[in-house]
Amino acid sequence: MAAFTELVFSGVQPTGNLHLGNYLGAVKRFVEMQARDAQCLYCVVDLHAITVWQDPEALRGQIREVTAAFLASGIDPARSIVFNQSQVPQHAELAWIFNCVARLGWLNRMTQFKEKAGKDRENASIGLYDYPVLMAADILAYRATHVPVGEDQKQHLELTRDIAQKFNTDFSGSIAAHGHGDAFFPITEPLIGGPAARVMSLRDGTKKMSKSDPSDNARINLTDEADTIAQKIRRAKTDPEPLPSEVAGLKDRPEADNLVGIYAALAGITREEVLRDFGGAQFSTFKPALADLAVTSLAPIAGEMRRLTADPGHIDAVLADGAGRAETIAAQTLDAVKDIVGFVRRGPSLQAVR
Ligand code: AQP
Repeated sequence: MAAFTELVFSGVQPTGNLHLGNYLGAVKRFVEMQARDAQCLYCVVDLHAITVWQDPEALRGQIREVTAAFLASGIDPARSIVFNQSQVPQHAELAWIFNCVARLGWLNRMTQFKEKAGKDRENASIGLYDYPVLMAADILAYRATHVPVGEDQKQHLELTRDIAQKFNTDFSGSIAAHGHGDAFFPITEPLIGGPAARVMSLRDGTKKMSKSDPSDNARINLTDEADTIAQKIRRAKTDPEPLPSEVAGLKDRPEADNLVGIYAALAGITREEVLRDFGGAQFSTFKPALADLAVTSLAPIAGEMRRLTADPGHIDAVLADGAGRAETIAAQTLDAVKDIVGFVRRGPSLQAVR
């Protein structure tokens, strides 16, 4: 592997309905990260997906669809490592070791589990509860230094940092004895930001745009046709006031703030710049401009996704190649972790045979 100064890891769940929030908050930024001096790993996190029930046949299609979305958005599988999580066993293996490092109290504070489990907590899977520990393993199996994610993942990334810190402290003597200095895992930097760190529902500006929203009109799916995109934007909830000329004027106007943020992220400009052009305009002017921009930006991605998903063999080959390259890195981490923890393991020659 070439020597890069940064290692970037991020993942997307193959749980269907990939939407504009996933694209602007995550995938578009994955593409931008490729310009940095970084080895990037982008993972379709299928082990995370099954923390809630997935139909097996649909899941296979969804894994290929997220992969197609990565490629169609501009992730280059020769430059970046693109793979699905279940093909690299080290994720689950490291998650077990981290289960023995993380504390119950830390997981009890995770708000996403509370939201997703809802009132029927006793019936939620153990995997859903343990999700953040697996996410820490995903990131730290590659000792990733940077993780681009949407704002909803902030708390999980803090947990990843806590796990890395505790592992480094608990095993400090062994880490030094094995020649890794005073810390084995990096304290990963979350990359959260930009105008679309949290894209909100088109029907309710106080709720996150989400795959599981029962209303399809609440989100723009990456697979939506141009007409559907334009119609959803035309029907998006707004207030009766014109757009303000200053960002401060978007305070307490969640729907207006959301649409301006989406415009800014799609155009690659700031909210201030959007308001410089549209301050004082009515939504009857702004919405068609936003719809045009969204269609111009998203329609080519949807077209390319259709082309790619028509050839599952090609997608599976990309994933297999990526999994092989990812496993080479993750296996080195796991060998070192096993030595640090005190396990007896097979020697390097046997390890290579797998
Ligand atoms: N609304 C959003 N705005 C910005 N970023 C978002 N992300 C998700 N929703 C938004 C980011 O997309 C990446 C992949 O997300 P995921 O596959 O882990 O799914 P999720 O966060 O569970 O997505 P949803 O839509 O919110 O699903 P449900 O409805 O199941 O809860 C992550 O980087 C995430 O931050």
